[in-house]
This record gives sequence, structure tokens and C-alpha cells, in this order.
Amino acid sequence: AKSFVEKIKTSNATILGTVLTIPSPIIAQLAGLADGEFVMIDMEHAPMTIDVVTQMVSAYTTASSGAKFPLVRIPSHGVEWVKWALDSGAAGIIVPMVNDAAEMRAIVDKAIYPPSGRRSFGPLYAPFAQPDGPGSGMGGYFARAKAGEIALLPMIESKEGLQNVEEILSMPEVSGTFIGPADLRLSLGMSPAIDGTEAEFLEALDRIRTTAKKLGKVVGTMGMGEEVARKRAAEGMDFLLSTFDNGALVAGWARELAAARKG
Ligand code: 3PY
Ligand code: MG
Repeated sequence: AKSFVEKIKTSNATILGTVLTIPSPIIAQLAGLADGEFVMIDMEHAPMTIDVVTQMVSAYTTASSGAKFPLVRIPSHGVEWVKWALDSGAAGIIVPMVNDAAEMRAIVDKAIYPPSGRRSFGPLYAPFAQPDGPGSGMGGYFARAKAGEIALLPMIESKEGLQNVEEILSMPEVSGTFIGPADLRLSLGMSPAIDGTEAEFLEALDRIRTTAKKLGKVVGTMGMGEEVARKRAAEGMDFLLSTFDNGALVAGWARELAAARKG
């Protein structure tokens, strides 16, 4: 597949990915070799600077021979984050807490080249994250961007965002959405968690998913742990983040040491 969205549209099952929180190109290389179709490199809640993110995007692409998709979650809507994350050559950006159409329009301006937006040109390092290798240079990257191959994924994770979901996702430049269950729950007056049984929460997930599908957009969320992942996949989510680098390491150490002790 040439893009994250095409990957989803040509898969007949929910695609699974990993959250990368450890600021290291080595963890990105390992993720590129490991199971999973995509990663979300998290600048919002992990201590990531753009220099390491740029190297991670390239390392993940190279280790997976361009077959997997590095997404970057930026920490805010600031133009510097949008620009740096996209200029790394990321296959897409995830933008936290998009609450209404005006906020979405401002992000489109920062993320999309003219004429639909006002993104500035200069993707110096993006060629190193090109799926087919760096040979086509910045021109090759520009062609990918113009063809709409770079995903723009606003997060719906507030009561306001939920109310405005249709307007936000209707913009043609928007590829789909990534739902933040913990913040959505907080905004609805519930505890922060990735799952819950409250009718209002489940209805919110349902409303966002069905709105996205109706508009032909992709939709994903957190699907940590077997039970939640299977439930969300059965509901029809297109993509799920089902593991964390740090959590997988701790669980792997625990499992292997326990096995060694049993010896
Ligand atoms: C949330 O659950 O709020 C998220 O942002 C998930 O990453
Ligand atoms: Mg959140």
C-alpha cells in the first residue's frame, strides 16, 4: 500500500500498531522489524524532541522496507509541530484535541500545501522516510503529499469534539480520526481509561465511528489488551494501537524471568 489510508482500505481486518514512547531510533528499528502495521510516535505524552522523532520515522521506514507506516502524534496545534512532524516524512500526523471545524481548518492550513492549505515547503529529511527509498528526493515527497498520501488524523477526545465530529471529519483534507478514549471519558465526567461500560461512553465511540464511516473516513482508537482490542475490532474500528513499547518490554521481562525461575 502507498499510504496509511490505502493500507486500511485494502485490508480486510483491523490493522494493529504500537505506541512508541521511548525516544530512540533503535526502538523504532525494532518496531519496524516486529509485528504490527504502523506506529504512533508520541510527542504528546512522551519526552520526544523533533531530532529523535525525525530519526525514528526514517529508521522505522527503513527497517520495514517501506511497508509500514510511521505516524507522529504532535503535542499541540502549533505550526512548528505540524511542520516538523510532517517534514520528518511521517506517513501521517495525529493531532490531539480537535474541538471544532475552525480548529480543524487552522490545522489543514498548516498541514496541506497550497492551494488547499498554506504548508510551507522544505521537507529536507522526508526523502529518508520515503517508502520506495530516498531516490526521488523532495520532489517525490511533494508528489506523495499532493496525491493525498499523507494522513491527517484529528483526535476526537472531548464533548465538544464529539458534538462537532461531522463538521470536523467532513473536510476533504481530513483522512479520518483517532479517538482518545481517556480524554473523551474525562470530558464526559468519567474516569480516564481506555474502556468502560457507561452507555454514554459507548454511544460516543459508536457515534464517532459511524460518522467517520458514513463520510468514507478511517477511524481508530486505543485497543490495549486482548479484550479491548477484540471488542473494538469487532465493532469495526479500522486501526488500533494495541501495545506500548515500554509496556511490552516490562511484560516481556516479567514473562521471561518468571519462565527462567520455573526452570
Ligand atoms: C486518550 O485516550 O485521550 C488518548 O489520547 C489516547 O492516546
Ligand atoms: Mg488524549
